[in-house]
Amino acid sequence: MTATDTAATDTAATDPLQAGFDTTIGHGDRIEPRDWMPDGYRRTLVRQIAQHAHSEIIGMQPEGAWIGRAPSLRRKAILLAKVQDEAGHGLYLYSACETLGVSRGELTEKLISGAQKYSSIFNYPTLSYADVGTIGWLVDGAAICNQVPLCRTSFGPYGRAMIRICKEESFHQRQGYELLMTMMQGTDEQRAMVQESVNRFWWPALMMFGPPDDESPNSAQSMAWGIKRNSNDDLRQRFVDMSVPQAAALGVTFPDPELRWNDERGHHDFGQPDWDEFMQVVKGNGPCNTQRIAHRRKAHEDGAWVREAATAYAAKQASVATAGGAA
Ligand code: FAQ
Repeated sequence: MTATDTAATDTAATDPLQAGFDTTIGHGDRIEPRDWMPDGYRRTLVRQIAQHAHSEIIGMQPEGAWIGRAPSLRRKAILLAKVQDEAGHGLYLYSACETLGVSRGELTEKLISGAQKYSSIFNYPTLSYADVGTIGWLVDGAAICNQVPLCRTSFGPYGRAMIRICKEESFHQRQGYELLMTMMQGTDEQRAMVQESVNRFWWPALMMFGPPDDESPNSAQSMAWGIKRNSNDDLRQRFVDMSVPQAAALGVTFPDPELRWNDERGHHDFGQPDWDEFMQVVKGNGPCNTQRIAHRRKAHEDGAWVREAATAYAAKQASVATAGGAA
């Protein structure tokens, strides 16, 4: 037993609330909003769920930019529905976060002031319509790999939100793959567009899983608390193994000369993304960080009158109800 283990056991022995929490986590049961939880657990959940919610909301922008330029009515309807789904995911996640005692307003302020993060992937531009398909296939594909285990996360509202989100993400991934498959059956120019798009998104998709395990400061504690169920590197490996046969069926390649099947490991070996680039993007210096936040800030400011009207309406309804009750 390590010194830390002994300290944890001592705390648990003297603190029945901590002991109850540890037992729930130890049994793989769920913590609910009214249960006692350590401050660090609450802070970690707010950080991760907020980052996740912000990602869904900012993630509407790269694809949203193509709604007005979709090549057919069918593609436009599909894309519109997908982008609306992302808005819904953001709202489920903000609601889950609110059960931890922070308001959606506070979270939005933290996003637009840069105090909270969102996924690095959404700081890359969408340069062609093929990017809509590639985002569906690879970005939603990576999101599914990361998020299916989160359906079993230890905090109830987060896990329940993830179940519905994952069902919709699976549909998103298939629509992306179907779009790329259609383009691959088209002209040489369309096939080249798909390959060029895949070349740009492959490495940023691998970065979505976070830094390598030995450079991930939050993983050990988050896994001990059952918030994360798998390590960043394990999920990245799962994604590579899943994507390689899909790429072969599609007829595209990934831009990684080190990518090959390793019989001994029973997995694909692959190269490392450029982690310096990842850190730059996370720090706000990616190709589209400034544009994404400016767009979000403007949408928030433009929506101020809607929030004011809704608040005034709620106050009026409440006063009518009070007056009615008094009469
Ligand atoms: N981007 O110690 P770790 C989607 C930060 S949703 C930016 O490993 P952790 C749907 C991390 O916050 C995509 N920052 O951290 C969609 C931490 O900084 P902090 C979003 C990143 O939390 C599809 C620091 O690096 N999904 O795509 C990233 O244990 C298509 C050290 O990292 C989720 O949020 C990154 N990629 O593990 C929408 C899933 N990676 O906060 C539209 C839930 C790491 O200490 C279109 N989140 N960082 O200052 C998670 O599973 C985890 O939070 C990880 C990071 C795995 C992302």
